Amino acid sequence: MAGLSCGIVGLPNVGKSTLFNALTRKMTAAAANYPFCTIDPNVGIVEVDDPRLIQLSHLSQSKKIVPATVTFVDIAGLVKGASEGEGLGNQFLTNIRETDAIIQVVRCFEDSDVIHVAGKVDPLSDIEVINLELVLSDLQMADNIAKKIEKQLKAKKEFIPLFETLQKAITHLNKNLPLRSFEATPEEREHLASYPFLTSKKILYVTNVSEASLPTMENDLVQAVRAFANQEQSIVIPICAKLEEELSQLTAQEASEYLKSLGLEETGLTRLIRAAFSTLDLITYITSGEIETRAWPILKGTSAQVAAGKIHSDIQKGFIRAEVVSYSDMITYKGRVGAREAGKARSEGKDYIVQDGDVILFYHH
Ligand SMILES: Nc1nc2c(ncn2[C@@H]2O[C@H](COP(=O)(O)OP(=O)(O)OP(=O)(O)O)[C@@H](O)[C@H]2O)c(=O)[nH]1
Ligand SMILES: [Mg+2]
Repeated sequence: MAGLSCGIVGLPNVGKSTLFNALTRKMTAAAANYPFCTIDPNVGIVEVDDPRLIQLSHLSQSKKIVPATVTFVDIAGLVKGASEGEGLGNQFLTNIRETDAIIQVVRCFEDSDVIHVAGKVDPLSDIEVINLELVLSDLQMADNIAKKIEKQLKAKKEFIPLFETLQKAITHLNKNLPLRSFEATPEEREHLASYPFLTSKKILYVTNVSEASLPTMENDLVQAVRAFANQEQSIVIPICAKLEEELSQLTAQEASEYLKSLGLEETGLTRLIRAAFSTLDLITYITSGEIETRAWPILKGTSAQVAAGKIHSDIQKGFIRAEVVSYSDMITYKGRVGAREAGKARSEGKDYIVQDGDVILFYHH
């Protein structure tokens, strides 16, 4: 995994493509004031700003910096009944089945010029519509898989537990509940993990607010979404897509001054990426040498040996040890050599749990 990927969902005309363009700093996705503007999915890759990489690249005199990336996939808007073919249907959801997390854009701006497909701005009912369509799409997929497996059950008894798990998942989805809230045993969890269910993914709600709600980006609608999201332990990130769009057209220096003038410190992109990393329990370890300084996102709790496999399976297989220096020690002692002399370079074995900001040199056969 060079990075993580997020699929963007929501009702039509809520600002998904506007946000996508701003995040990817390209005006590649058509964004316009009419529902179903987007038909084909837009895919964009964003490099994650990490000031630590710049500092380390100076110390190591690296030729290049390779940051972590986030891939955003912007798809068509969903409407009520999409699973039965309303609007553009729900076929395009297959484009985001392989992503790590779902970003649901929820309209929290009043603007009588921008058409709302339901006729009024009502984020909670919008969320209900979208979440239901995601559930129904998973239900269709689970039904299809279960049918295929059922046919093989006579010949292959070992499929029985999997089949039973799918039946339980189907019962859960039939209650209009996402698989996130399905209390699975470890075995059941493993069964379900082999299929790309949308509702098992973590969800981030991006509340799209108007310029009038700056700088706090709070309003009654955002608070209503937050109350809802809290119940399911999801994160809410208020963003003004219009502002992000403007910021994306500026140089970094100009953008930072503009943000300050509005009383803001960070772009929505920075906040969104941080939230995605924390929701997905991701941390970053770093390799730094003359060739490159590079960020490697991994799951929190990953061992040194498994982390090495992110770079190359050979390093994982032939793992001998990892020499670990924390980022702050790298800075204090001006690099790995200085850290070694100060006794701050730790030799760690395969079971060492990698920490965020560890700067690692792997030794392998
Ligand atoms: N006032 C205001 N308008 C916005 C904001 N965000 C998006 N819009 C407008 O809303 C309209 C729809 O935006 P899009 O980004 O195309 O919406 P979408 O969700 O991608 O729509 P579909 O592709 O049709 O599903 C455009 O006219 C945008 O300019 C916002 O924060 N404030
Ligand atoms: Mg769009």
